[in-house]
Amino acid sequence: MAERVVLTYFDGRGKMESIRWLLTAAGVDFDEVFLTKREDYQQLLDDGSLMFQQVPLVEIDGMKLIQTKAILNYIAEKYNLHGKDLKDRVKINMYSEGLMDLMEMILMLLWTPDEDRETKVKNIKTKTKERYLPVFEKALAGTKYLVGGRMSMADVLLLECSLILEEEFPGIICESSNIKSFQTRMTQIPTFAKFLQPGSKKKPPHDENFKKTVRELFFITVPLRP
Ligand code: P9H
Repeated sequence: MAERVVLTYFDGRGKMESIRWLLTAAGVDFDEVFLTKREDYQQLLDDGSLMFQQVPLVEIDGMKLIQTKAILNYIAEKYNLHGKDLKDRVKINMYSEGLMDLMEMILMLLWTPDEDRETKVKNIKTKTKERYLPVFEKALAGTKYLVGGRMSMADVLLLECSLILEEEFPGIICESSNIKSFQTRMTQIPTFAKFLQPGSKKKPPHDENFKKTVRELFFITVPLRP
């Protein structure tokens, strides 16, 4: 029997959440190890598990994989979510990279000082509306999936991203009817519907506790507000 997939990260979304989504799409269940204190991280450094001293870490097929994108590509490739040929794959990667850029911008808001937040949010919203949403709205015209008429990593990331956008900026996708109906369709697929139910391995939005844990682990010196 194949060994179980093990994810090592914080008990929060961060850079691991897209991996959780993609494994869900692939129908692969996984175990999770949550880092809660500096010693947990130190242990991983000491045993040589982390090539660049960073998490996410994913143990799969007897390997210890790091680097989020490399991990996503491996899962996509293995579970047939990376298109039928090279040309599909490059398109999937283009869409996926765009979505990861957008999600990364939103993720990094977490570490943005309060005084810079408004400007950053404005910039992200403008880019979402003028740069990103039009691409996906157009790509989904008359088709269920972004590339090659079948589900790929790009669709999974678009679903994740569309839900994050609605959570962060309510109403932002309501005028993008193709994206909206894509989201409705995708969330009705049983594996995703289940993942979206309480009690699944999907993580809630980041909170102060998550920030505190990450800070303590990496000694990140973001000034703490009184
Ligand atoms: N290229 C946590 C929450 C939100 C956003 C980022 C970090 C990068 C990949 C230790 N890992 C704060 O910045 C923590 C990466 C992976 C790699 C790490 C160090 C990060 C975070 C933890 N930092 O995509 O996999 O940056 O291990 O010494 O660099 S996650």
